[in-house]
Amino acid sequence: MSRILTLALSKGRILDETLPLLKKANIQLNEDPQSSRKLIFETNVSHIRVIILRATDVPTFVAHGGADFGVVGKDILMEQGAQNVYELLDLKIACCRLMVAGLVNEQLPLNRRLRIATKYVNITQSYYAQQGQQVDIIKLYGAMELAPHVGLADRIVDVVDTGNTLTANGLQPLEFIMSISARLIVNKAAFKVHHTQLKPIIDDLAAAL
Ligand code: PRT
Ligand code: MG
Repeated sequence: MSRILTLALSKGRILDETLPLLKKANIQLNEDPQSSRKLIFETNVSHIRVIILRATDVPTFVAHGGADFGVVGKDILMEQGAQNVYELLDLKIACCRLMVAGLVNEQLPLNRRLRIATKYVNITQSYYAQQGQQVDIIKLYGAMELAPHVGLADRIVDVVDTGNTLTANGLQPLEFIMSISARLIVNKAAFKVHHTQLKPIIDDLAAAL
C-alpha cells in the first residue's frame, strides 16, 4: 500500500540537527522551516512530508497515526511512557544529560521532605523511588532554574547540555540521572502496513548517522 508518509519534527534543536541527517538521506524540505510559519512541508521525495509540532506532542501524533514517524528526545519518551510506537534508531543528536541541580550555596531543609521542581514528574518520581528517598515534586513547564531562588523548590531536575544555563543562574549539577539523545519513533501499525516504504528511509537514516 503506497501513500504519503508523515514525519513529525519539533522546532529548535531537534529540527536543527535532524535536517542535516535528512539531507544525508537525500530528503530535503521544499522550504526553510526555520524561517517559515508553515507547519506542513513537502519534500523532494513525493511520498514524504514533514510536520512541525511541539516536542512534547511528537509521541502523541505518532502513537495515534497523525504522523507515521517522528524524531523526539528520549527524555520525552521516558516521561510519557510512549505506547504504540517503536523506538527504532538512536539518532545520537540533541544530546544532553538529565541532572539534579541545586543552588551553589544550598541549605537543605532538615524537618521536611526535599521539594523538587521539574517538568519531568514521572522520571523524577522513579529516580527518587529507586534511591529510596521520599520527595515532593512540583510540576513546572519552564524556567525551572528560578524555583530554588524563590523558595519554591530545593532542587530541580532538568536536562543540561553545556551547563551554562545552570551556571548563569547560580546553580550547579549535583546528580546524574541519565544520558539523553533523540530517537526515531515509528507508529506500530504504520511500521507493518507501510513497511516497504518506511524501510528504505529508516535504512538511509541509519546509514547517515
Ligand atoms: O520549547 P519547549 O518547551 O517545547 O522545549 P525545549 O525548548 O525545552 O526543548 P527543545 O524543543 O529545544 O528541545 C527538544 C529536545 O532537545 C529535548 O527534549 C531534549 O531531548 C533535547 N535537548 C538537548 C535539550 C537540550 N539539549 C537543552 N539543553 N532540551 C532542552 N535544553 C535546555 C534545558 O532545558 C535548559 O533550559 O537548554 C538549557 C540548558 O542548556 P545548557 O547548554 O545551558 O546546559
Ligand atoms: Mg524550545
